[in-house]
Amino acid sequence: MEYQFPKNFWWGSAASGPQTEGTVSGDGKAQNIWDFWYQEKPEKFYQEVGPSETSQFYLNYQEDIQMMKAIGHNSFRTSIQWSRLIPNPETKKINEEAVVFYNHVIDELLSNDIEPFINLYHFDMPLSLQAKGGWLNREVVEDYIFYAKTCFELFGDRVKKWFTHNEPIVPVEGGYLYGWHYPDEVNLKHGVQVAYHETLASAKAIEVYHAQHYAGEIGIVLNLTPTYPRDKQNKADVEAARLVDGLFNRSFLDPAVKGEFPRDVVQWLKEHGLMPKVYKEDLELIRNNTIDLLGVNYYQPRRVKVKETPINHDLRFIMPEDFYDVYDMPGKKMNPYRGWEIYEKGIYDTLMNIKENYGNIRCYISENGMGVEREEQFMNAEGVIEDDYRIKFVIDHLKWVHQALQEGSQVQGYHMWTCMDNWSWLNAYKNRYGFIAVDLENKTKRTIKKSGYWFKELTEKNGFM
Ligand code: BGP
Repeated sequence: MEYQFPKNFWWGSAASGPQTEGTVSGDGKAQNIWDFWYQEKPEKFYQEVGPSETSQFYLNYQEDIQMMKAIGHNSFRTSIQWSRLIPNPETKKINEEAVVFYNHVIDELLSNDIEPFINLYHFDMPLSLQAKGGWLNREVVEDYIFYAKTCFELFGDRVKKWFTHNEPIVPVEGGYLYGWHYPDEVNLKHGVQVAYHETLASAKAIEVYHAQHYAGEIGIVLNLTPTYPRDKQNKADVEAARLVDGLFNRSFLDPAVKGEFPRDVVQWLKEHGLMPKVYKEDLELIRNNTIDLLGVNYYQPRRVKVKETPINHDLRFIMPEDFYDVYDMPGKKMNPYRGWEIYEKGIYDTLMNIKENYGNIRCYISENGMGVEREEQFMNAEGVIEDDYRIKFVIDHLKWVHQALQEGSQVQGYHMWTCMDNWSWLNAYKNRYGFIAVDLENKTKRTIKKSGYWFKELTEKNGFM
């Protein structure tokens, strides 16, 4: 086998509670920011399809887990919805229906030899906590710690892999810069405070987890975007790329792995009056509570050049893009549906960066995938979607993961986004990512795509030719 992977490599997929579970009358779930936003502004959502229109994992989890097993999963990541488990953060009362549900999911996964990887925060701030500012309010860090502690106590006997956040930069970009998440503000200073509180919350959750000596490990899932300057010989381009890497990657990666914020980013925040409110004891806590395992979501790189046009808007609403320009590299390969660049070597560059600059911490690819619109167009006469483009996408990335392994990376697994086509934030069902198609009319009907059958073969052989 030309591309053989190590024994015990984690093969599976990732999803999240808010994108898959759905709500059922009487389930006790309270509203989160997505339920609320859809109620307020349905026109913001693709074809006005909201967060209750998911693939109904809440009702179908048994069948779905059977299908995961059928296509070769030995691991699966999802998240526990905060607003389901603790519908009223004021009284801290636990929703017993949610406990039953998550217990069933975990037990069902384990009895099918699928390792549960459980994430805590996947963009789903409970509405009552958003009402007091969400991540902007330091008190919410304590609310989060109660939620994290509750999860560890309830499920920590069986769940051995925990993650504190999925892509903590996204609520900052989405909620405080670009309008893809509620509260839809443009305020980088608020965004920086939110980022700081997310990092603090993560370190505190790690502290709580380690203090109880659970027989497992805890980490964070970051979307890392390798950042390339237009011209490596041009100092100004290189400088712009360094800043972008600092803002979007290192500001979370450094505290998570090294226990400290990158100095150049802190300096830049100071120069621009963007420093968050920081307590000295927090820095000590962040230093002492770093991750055991890193989840790496990789979709696309960032290509950057020095800012060529002057800033021409009110500086109170400063944006990262005021300090660099996107470099539109001629001839780059694109996923035309999602509008994201496809650059397979970026996954290798990211893993080698972790090896060389982050102590070669153990990591796994926690998301990678290709969103395609209207996949029915690729359906054959037997009703199977022939998604050869997805198979090629995965193979091309796995070749680079394999290369990183050859060169000493401690990457321990690969999770596709996602198993079943699922609902996605403002895009709803526009982009389909799954190994398994979900009938959008009848949400309980699933059909394995060609890539699902291929994945089974890959996992059986633990590699490919
Ligand atoms: C990641 C998120 C996922 C998922 C995925 C695909 O950033 O962790 O929640 O949504 O991207 O993105 P999209 O559905 O927007 O195409």
